[in-house]
Parts: sequence; structure tokens; C-alpha cells
Amino acid sequence: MSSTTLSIVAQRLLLPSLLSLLLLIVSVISDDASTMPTQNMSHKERAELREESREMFYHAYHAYMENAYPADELMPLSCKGRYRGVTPSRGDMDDILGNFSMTLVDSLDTLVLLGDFAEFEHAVKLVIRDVQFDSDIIVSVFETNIRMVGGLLSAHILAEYLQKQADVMHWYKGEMLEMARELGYRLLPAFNTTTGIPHARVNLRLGMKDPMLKKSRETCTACAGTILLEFAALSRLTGDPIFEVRAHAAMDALWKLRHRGSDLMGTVLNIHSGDWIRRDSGVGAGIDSYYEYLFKSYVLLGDDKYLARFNRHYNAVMKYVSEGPMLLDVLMHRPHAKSRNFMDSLLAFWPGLQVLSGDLKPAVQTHEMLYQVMQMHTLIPEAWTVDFQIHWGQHHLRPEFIESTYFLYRATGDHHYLQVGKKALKTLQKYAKVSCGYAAVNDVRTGKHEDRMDSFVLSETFKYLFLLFSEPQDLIINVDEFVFTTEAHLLPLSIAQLGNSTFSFRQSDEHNVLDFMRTCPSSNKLFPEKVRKPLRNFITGSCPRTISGKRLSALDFQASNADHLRAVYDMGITMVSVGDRSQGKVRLFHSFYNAKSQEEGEMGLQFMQEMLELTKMQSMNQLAQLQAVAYALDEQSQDWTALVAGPSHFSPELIGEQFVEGEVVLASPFRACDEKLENSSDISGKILVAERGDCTFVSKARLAQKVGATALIVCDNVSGSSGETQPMFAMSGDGKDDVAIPVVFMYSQEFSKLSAAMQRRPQLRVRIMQMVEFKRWQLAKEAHQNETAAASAAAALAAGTMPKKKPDKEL
Ligand code: DMJ
Repeated sequence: MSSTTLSIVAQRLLLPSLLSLLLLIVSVISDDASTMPTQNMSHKERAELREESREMFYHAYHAYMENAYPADELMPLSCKGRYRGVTPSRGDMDDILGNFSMTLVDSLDTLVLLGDFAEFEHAVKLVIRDVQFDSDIIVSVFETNIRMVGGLLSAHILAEYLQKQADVMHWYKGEMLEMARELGYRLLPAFNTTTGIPHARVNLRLGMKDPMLKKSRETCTACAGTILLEFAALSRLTGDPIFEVRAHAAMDALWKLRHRGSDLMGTVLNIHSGDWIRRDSGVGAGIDSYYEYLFKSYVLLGDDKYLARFNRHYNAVMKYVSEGPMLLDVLMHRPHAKSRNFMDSLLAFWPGLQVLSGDLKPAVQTHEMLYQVMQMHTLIPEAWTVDFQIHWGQHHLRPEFIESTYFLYRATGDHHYLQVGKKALKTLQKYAKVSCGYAAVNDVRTGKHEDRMDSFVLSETFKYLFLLFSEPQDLIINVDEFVFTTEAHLLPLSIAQLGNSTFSFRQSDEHNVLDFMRTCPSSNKLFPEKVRKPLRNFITGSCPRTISGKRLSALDFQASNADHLRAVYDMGITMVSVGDRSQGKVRLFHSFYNAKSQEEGEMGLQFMQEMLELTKMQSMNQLAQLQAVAYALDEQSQDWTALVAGPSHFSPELIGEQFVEGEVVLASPFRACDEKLENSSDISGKILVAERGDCTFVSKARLAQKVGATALIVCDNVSGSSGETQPMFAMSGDGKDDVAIPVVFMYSQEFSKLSAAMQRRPQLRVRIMQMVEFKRWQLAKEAHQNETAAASAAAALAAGTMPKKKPDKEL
């Protein structure tokens, strides 16, 4: 048997998906300064912060247990419990409270994550002994579901997990699941509506028969659309389908209410008629977790229709609501009209959701905006205006910003997010810690405290902080095998395995699934699959193979993806670490002998060739970021060459097949810093070239834009510099988002080539595009030429006109 062996030394880090690599464009460089990467955080410091997060949780937890339990919440300034009907009412806000020891239930799974099995066991016993639901109290369906049902379910799941894994709590017999079921039944009367969309509130004892609920008709989109994860888990764990059936129906009804033109949802609706009452559409208060549950329902349950719906809404949000890093409400029926000029703190969850769905770049941008809001006002206020002034000054110790920070850190490994988390942690310590727990801040301008500590501070804020600073080995469970509910309760992906055989899904609106799977980036290829698959293996102990029929390309290959590793192995490729493991270098060997089949052996060979092509570039990381300034070698030539260039943080990115083409013209004066360019009348519609120095990159860009250039190439002012020998970087801006033309940077040696070409051909036209696209374009062109040559050779052969091959000796 013949075997071919190729070897490639490639950086292992270079192998993850291009999408995640794009995110790695984090190097920030100022015009005159050198690269300033985020300071890495040492393991020691990270561990200290992890322990500090743990202490924060316990400071709040003990304060609650010692001074407030069995109340729903601790009032940290009065240092006593808040009871519904006893403590002076705060109006609708108190609908959260059901006198069911909410903070304890909400805290249970955090105790497990902290590894405190003894306290968890004690707390579970208290919950079973003390918590009851037969109260004549009107509660919010949404809040009761996410905090209480979610808290009980997650605690139940983890209790069973600990029984098996840690050999503890053998006395536990599913009591919390029974409690969750009972509570679920008490919420169900709210779902008896013509639309299937639940009432916002229900009486725990009387259901909807409470006279106070007679006029109930309004609910918010998030209130009705944040039920499915918990109810599906409840159904699948108890075997009683009613919960999941009702929750799917509510989701279906909501989906029908989207605006068919914009695909957006409003914020408040009439549950009987389905009419919208508030048509504002954003991603914050009133709507936030509806979007979250569409996506996470897909992840947890594997039902594609939720992904399709999420994608439809997501595209609409990105089209109309997203405004650079900001997210501003519009009217669902007039999506070009902004409906308010401020943002609220609940929308800070959005970057985390974007990370999960695979859209990292806008996640990084919005997170950065939020971080700046935090730095500007010390704590993120409840709402701020488009010019970042305070709109509502409270700070309720909400988790959303830390949640997004956690997901961004998990996706990128960028220590910037650890530093952001550290800042958030230290700020809470300084401004919210009081002797009896943590107090919300009434106004971030004055720092005055408020007598409230919501249960989500323990279930989410401190949990996400602890997770952010934990390394996988610090955790007793693999969190990648769970979905975090909107209240950060953990539901295992294995729930999908429990099936939904009792009912079936309608398929009517699924025609669009494929369309959206083809959108770029396709969420289908990213996180959801990645998180579901490992668990399938975990649960069943088997290793299902992907039979996609499609060859895995080197460009798509992710070293962290178990399926990809198997596919590569089947193609006869083995990977061996070489040198110092920490450098992450691997050597790839290909052998037909090792391939599963002849066909896969050939695929392996192609894969290796592609990998060789890719590793010719300094790294795939760079490849993803690198820009190309390409031009034809002469007027008639089909042959093009490309000079390597770097991107900028402040200008639009040319992605995929996008490019800008035009004649190049040098700025005069060359540094393009003066308000007036001498040759400004000759620049419009052309690509301007200016030299680095004297003013910032972004000011050169603004000037180029002002005089009508279609793009700007900034060339280095250090002679002899070259992209061949120096790492490329991304030019930084000043945080504003007003540059609409692409701007790229080029080192001196590359510029000399461009300059020589310009001298040879005064009206030289260049094309600016992604380097990776240039490569693809060249490969496609070559393939096409080969095919055409082969076809004409075949035709000539068939026609008998094929020139005879010359005899060898004449060669
Ligand atoms: C939490 O109860 C949940 O995250 C909910 O979805 C939104 N608000 C709070 C935290 O801010």
C-alpha cells in the first residue's frame, strides 16, 4: 500500500474557526505608540479574585440566612427580611415576592458551583421543610418561573448529580422536583387565554379567580416568552407534558405577533386580542429574555424552529436596533424611527447572547460600550442616554454586564475580560458592600444605598463573577454541558435526550430554517452544536460520527471540535505536539494507510494541501485579519498580486466577497493631516494613500472621507518595515464611529512595491479586500483555468485536433 506523508508544523492556536479568530483582533495600537496588549492576569491573581467572589456570595448569603430567612429577600440596610403583605408595599415590584423564601431557592445551585455540598444539603432540607406555595398572593408568572421553578429544577438536577458523583444526599428523593411541579400547576391557570399567551400575574392559591385579576390583559414580551426552558425541563423530568405544551404554544403565539415587515416584536401586548400596546422594540427591558429563550430553546431542545425564529429576529435587531455599539429602541412598525434616546441596563445581556450565537464582533463592541458607561459612572446606571448621560440613576447589582463579560472571556480567552471583571468586582466591594450584605445603589451619582438586595445578586451576579475567575479544574461540574437560564440556573443539555414524544411540533413556519442556516455567520456551525454534541457523547458514552458528506476544509477546522478531530483522523491525519507544549505547536502527518477509506484518504491529502497553503501565511489569526491591496500585474494581465495590509478598529471591515476598487492617488501633503489637501479635487472616487505620522490614523481617515476618497491606505513612515517580518496590527481610533470608508495600513516595503507599480502605471487601480478572500479568489481562478484547459483539451481530443505530444527527446 502506498502512503504519502506530509508534515506541517502549525500553531495549534491558529486552528480554531476563523470567526473566533476574527475576534482576536484585539491588538490596539495608537499612531505613535507601540502595541499595548491587555495585561495578562496571573493564575494567582485570578485565584484570589475567585476566592473574593466566593466571599462576596457568602457575605450576602449569610446576611440573608441569618437576618432574613425565610423571607423572600434581605433588606440589607434594615438588616431584616422582606415579606409580602408585611413589609410596606413597593407596588407592582412586589409581584416578585410570594413568601416562598425566594433568595434561598435562587441561591441553591450557586452553592453547588462553589463546591459547598454541606451547605447545599442543609439549604435543600430547609427548602423542603419550609417552603410552601398555597398562599393567597398574586405573583408574577415570569419571575416565579425563572427564579423559583428554575431554582428548584436546577437544585433537583444537581442534587441527583451529587448523589451519583459525590455519594452524598442519599435521603433526597426528588422532593424539589415535586415542588417545582406543584408550583408549575399553580402558574398554569395564567395560560388559559384565547391566544395561549399567559397572563402576567396569577394568584398562587386562586389562580385567575382572584377578583383583582379580572381586568388582567397586559403582559410584556419577555414575561410571556421566558417560560419554555423551565417548563420543558419540568415536563421532561416529570413526564407530564402539559407545561411544555403550554410554553410552546405561548412561543408560537408570540411569533405570530411579530411585525411581518420588520420581523421585530413590541414590548407590551394584550393577551386576549394579541394587539400590541407598546410597539417599542429593542433588546432591553420588556423583551430581553424572549430573544434569549428562542436561542437557548434551540440549544436545549434542539428544535430548529427556534433557531430560525431567533435568526429572523436577530437579523432585524441588527438591522434596525443596533447602531454601532449601541442598541436603541425603534418602533416595530416603523423600524427606521428611534422610539427612545436611552438604553437600559438589562440590554447588557445581549453581548453574551451574541457570543453564544456566534456573532462575536458586535458583542465585543457593545460590551466595550457598556464598559465605558461603567467607567464613566462608576456603576452601570439603570438607564443612560445616547450621549451616555444618566437617565435613571439606580444600580440594582444586576448581573447582565458580568454575564456578558464571562461569555466573552470564555469565547476569546482575552484577559481583557478578566480585568473588566476585576474592576466590576472591586467596584461592588467598594460601593455596594454593607455590613448586612450588598445594597443596591439608589443613584450612582451620589452612591446612596437602597434597602434592597434582589435574589439575582446571589443566583447570577456572584455566580458569574465566580465562574469568570474559575478555571475548569476549579469547578465540580463541566458548565459547558448546561444551558444557563435567564436567572443563571443550570439545565443540562441531556434534557433533550429525555425526548418530547408526548407531543409533536408543527412544522408550518420551518421553511425558513435553511435560509437562516445559510446566513453568515451560521449559528448552526457554532456554539449550539458545539455545546450539544459533547453531552450526547457524555450521556450515551458513544461517539456519534458526523456523516455530512461534505469534506472538512482546513479553513473550517477547529482543533477544539471533537467531530473535526475525528474527521481529520478518519482522513488519515494524525496530530502530534512538538517542542514545548505551551507553544501549542503540532505536527500533522497524513497517511493513506491510516485513512478510513480511499475516498477519505484523498480528502486528507486535500486537507493537508490546504493546510500548507494556510500556514504559508504567518498565522491563520493574521490571515483572518489581514487585508490585501491587490492589483493586476499589467494592464492586460489576468495575473494579480496582493500586498499585505492591516485593518483598523474604526472603519468598516471588508468581509467575504466585499472589496473596494479604484484608482490610487497619493495625498499631498503626503501625511494628510492638514485640513486642506492640495490635490483634494483629484481625490473624489479614488483610493487615497497617505503616510503615517503627525496626526492620528483616524484623522487622516476623516480627511480622506471628507474629500470623497473611497478608501484610505496609510503607509508606514519607518523605512524598511515589512509585513513579512513584523506582526500586523489593527489601527485604533478614538471610539467614534463616523468613518464609513475602509482604511488599511501598509508597511514600508509593501508600499515601495505599490509605489513602483504606480510609477509604472500612473492610473493604477487596486482592490482592497480580505487577504483570505484574495487567496480564495486566486485558488478559484486557478481551478477555473484548469477546468477550462481540461475541457478544451478534451474537446480538442474528441475533435481529433489535439496537438500530438512531442517526443521526449525533443524536450
Ligand atoms: C434577572 O432576574 C433575570 O436575568 C431576568 O431575565 C432579567 N432581570 C434580572 C436581573 O437583572
